[in-house]
Order: sequence, then structure tokens, then C-alpha cells
Amino acid sequence: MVGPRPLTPDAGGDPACWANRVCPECGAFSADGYHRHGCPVAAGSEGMVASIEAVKADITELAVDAVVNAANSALAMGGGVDGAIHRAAGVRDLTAACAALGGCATGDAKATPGFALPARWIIHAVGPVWHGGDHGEAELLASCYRRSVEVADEIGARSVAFPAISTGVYGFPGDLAAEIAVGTLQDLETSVERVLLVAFDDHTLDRYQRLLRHPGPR
Ligand code: AR6
Repeated sequence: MVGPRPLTPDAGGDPACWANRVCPECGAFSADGYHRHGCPVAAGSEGMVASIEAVKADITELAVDAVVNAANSALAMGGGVDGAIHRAAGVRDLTAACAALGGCATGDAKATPGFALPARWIIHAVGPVWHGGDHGEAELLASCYRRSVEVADEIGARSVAFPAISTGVYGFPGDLAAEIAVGTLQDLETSVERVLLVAFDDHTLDRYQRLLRHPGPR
């Protein structure tokens, strides 16, 4: 990726302090926490995601660079995968880091450290609530996957694990959600090299595996 790239905050650091940092690579001052001065780390290599795999797992146990959370727009701890991620990361630390982000729009994503998780980062993506399909739900879900990968590029994450965003409490039909996840991820230009699509049950795993065996047109 050519363009601004965020300085990497220390995992466990105070998100409010991520700006106003000196670039560790070239020593330049960055008022907003982004490289804008052409230092070498600004130029990563981009292509398609090299590997997209489906796994059945508890996402909180995966040792990837970043796990994606199926969050709500307040970034307040909820149930499902969000609750599991909060408990495994440490409720106090993650709640404070999320509060400092000031919420997140549906279809968008924002990162915090992973705290006690094996993953270094958590990318909080806010999926749409399913209202029948005529309210832009498909586009908003695609946007979650796209924005999560853009955020992964910004923080330098090369391996990213996604839960089946919106398919639990938010009621998005699983088949359509899986098609959107796979189709969107297969089309992105990114420095992310490895994506794990994490299923929490056999049915979801089977869906992903079928789609990955028979990829749609690019
Ligand atoms: N690892 C992987 N996948 C999981 C895990 C886990 N530990 N736990 C659940 N899933 P949901 P949503 C799967 O409801 O529909 C929260 O309250 C689960 O089987 O977690 O986007 C938030 O705060 C399902 O397939 O997320 C929001 O308010 C998938 O994760 C709201 O729920 C997503 O289910 C978001 O709802």
C-alpha cells in the first residue's frame, strides 16, 4: 500500500496516545500517528489475499495478527462473539480501549489492541441488522469485510480471522452472508496474506468450504 500508514501503537497502550508519535523507522514526527513522508514502511506490497481458509474454531483462541469482532455501533460489550472476545481479551482493558474510539458506524471497522488475546489486534466491525434485505444490508456487510481489511493494512496485520459477522443476533441469512464474505475478500487488493473464515458450527463451516471450492467470477 502506498499512502499513509499508521504508526504501530504498543499492544496494551492507551489508544488516546496513538497520535503525536515519532516514527520509529525514520524518526519523523507524525502529528496524527500516520506516516506521510515516504519512509520505507509506507510502501508495502499489495495483491490479492494469497490464502483464504475456513476453520471451525473459537476465534478467541487463534494466534493470528488480528481477529475481527462482530461489534455494535456503540462498541459496547455485548453477547455472542463480542462477549467472548471481551472476556478473553480482558473486559476492563478492552472496554476502555473501545470507549476511546467513540463508536463506529454500521459497515465500518476500528482497531484496538488484543490485550490478553493471542491475537495482537482486534478489528471491531459493525455489521448490519437484517431487516429483510431491502435496507442495504448486503452492501453494508460487504463494507464490513472491506473496511476490516483496510484497517488490517493500516496496522500492518498480515493474518486476519473473521467470524460470520451479522449471522447471529443480527439475523443475517447465513448463506448470503457467506457468499458476501468470500466474494468480497477474494476481490480485495491488500497486504493481508492469510484470511481465516471462522465458523462456530458445522453448517457454517460447510458453507464456507463449498464456496471456497467453487469460487465465483472475479
Ligand atoms: N468464535 C467464533 N465465532 C463465534 C464465537 C466464537 N467464540 N461466538 C459466536 N460466534 P454474533 P452479530 C459466531 O451474534 O450477529 C453482540 O451482542 C456465531 O455463531 O456474535 O454480528 C454484539 O455486541 C455467529 O455465527 O454477532 C452486537 O450487538 C457469529 O459469530 C451483536 O451481537 C456472529 O454472531 C452483533 O450480532
